[in-house]
Amino acid sequence: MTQSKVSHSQNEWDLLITDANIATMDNSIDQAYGTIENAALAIKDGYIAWLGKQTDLPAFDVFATPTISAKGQWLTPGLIDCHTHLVFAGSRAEEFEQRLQGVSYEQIAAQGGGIASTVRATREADHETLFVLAKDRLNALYSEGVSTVEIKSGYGLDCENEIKILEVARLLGENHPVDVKTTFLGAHALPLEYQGRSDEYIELVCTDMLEQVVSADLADAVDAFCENVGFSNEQTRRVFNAAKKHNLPVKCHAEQLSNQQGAQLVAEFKGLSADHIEYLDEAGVKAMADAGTVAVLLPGAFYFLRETKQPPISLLKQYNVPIAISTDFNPGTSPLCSLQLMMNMGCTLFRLTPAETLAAVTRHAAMALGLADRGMLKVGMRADIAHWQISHPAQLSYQLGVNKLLNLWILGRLN
Ligand code: DI6
Ligand code: FE
Repeated sequence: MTQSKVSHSQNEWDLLITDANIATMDNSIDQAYGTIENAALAIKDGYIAWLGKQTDLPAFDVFATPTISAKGQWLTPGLIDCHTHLVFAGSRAEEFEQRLQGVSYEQIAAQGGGIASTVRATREADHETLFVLAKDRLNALYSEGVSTVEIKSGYGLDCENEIKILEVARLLGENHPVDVKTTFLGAHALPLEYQGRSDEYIELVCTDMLEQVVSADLADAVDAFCENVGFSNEQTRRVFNAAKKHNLPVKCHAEQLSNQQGAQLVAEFKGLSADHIEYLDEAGVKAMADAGTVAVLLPGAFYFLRETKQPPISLLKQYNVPIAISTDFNPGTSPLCSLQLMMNMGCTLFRLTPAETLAAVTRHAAMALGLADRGMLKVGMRADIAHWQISHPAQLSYQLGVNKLLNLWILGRLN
């Protein structure tokens, strides 16, 4: 009743959003969008203090509460890009040309191109240059409703430069509304100066490099590229053991180009996620399900490499492995800085439904980062909220090139 809403109760909210349709992505409401129509949502101190049917709004101080109308449009959780390599310098456009002429990604890597060429450019760049480059990319994601981004190192491949990349990632987090989580990916590729000495390089990653990263608190997780052009299963295990010593969660670039049992390995360490996974087999899927490891699909890399091997989507669903989707934004295999494009590709390339795809960039992406405070709109969660001019949440996966974002609150703040 209107009368009761005028009373001075304890419901002193910082903001009330009314007249909204909310895709909460809360799977205790339903298995699709967790929809609440004709809803309202209240924010207090950066977190969601109330949400539900507008007709059920409890008493609040109508004079003291800033209120905005969502005008019947949709709210979703802020989107989460859980796997990016956002901090690097240089371009790989020429390599793109070569690949179009038939040279493979592995051949280019073997010639000292590929990741190594980005490493050269990134080593030469200073903090400021890297910051400016990465900020543009972060802005692109942000403009499409992304409120949390994971950023990996991996283009430095020595102590000084891996630290530099992670420092830039931390600086971005401090100077941008988007919440940034960082991952140490020293085991991304073998630097040229260590050719033929990969065990020695892994030793460096596991000792000096990781110790410096940890003592400066520069990483929230540790990743490795377990692949025939990356590091062996045994070497990846050494990296994970080192991470475990420092209580850092692990994740893995696994089964992208071949099956190295990386997913089983990361599951053995109760890792956060196995990412790429085109070549994942049933044993790997089962291990992930048992460990609660999230499957991160990277359709941009699949598309850009013209991969034809599909990740085992039906097995993942059969075993109830949560599926996340991310840009994998990087200069070599996914120079595609749009999470909405990935949502579209999740549907068109991997045949996920738009509801599965939205869960993949919200609830499941949060799980892939080990973040229990976001990814759903629910009382007690962070007020990371995207407001869209759409008539149905499937539209987010459907239409490209027109930005439908109206507002993005991050920790309750509009920027
Ligand atoms: N897998 C990828 O797709 C990227 N890294 C990785 O481990 C590629 C990175 C690059 O080519 O620069
Ligand atoms: Fe990647």
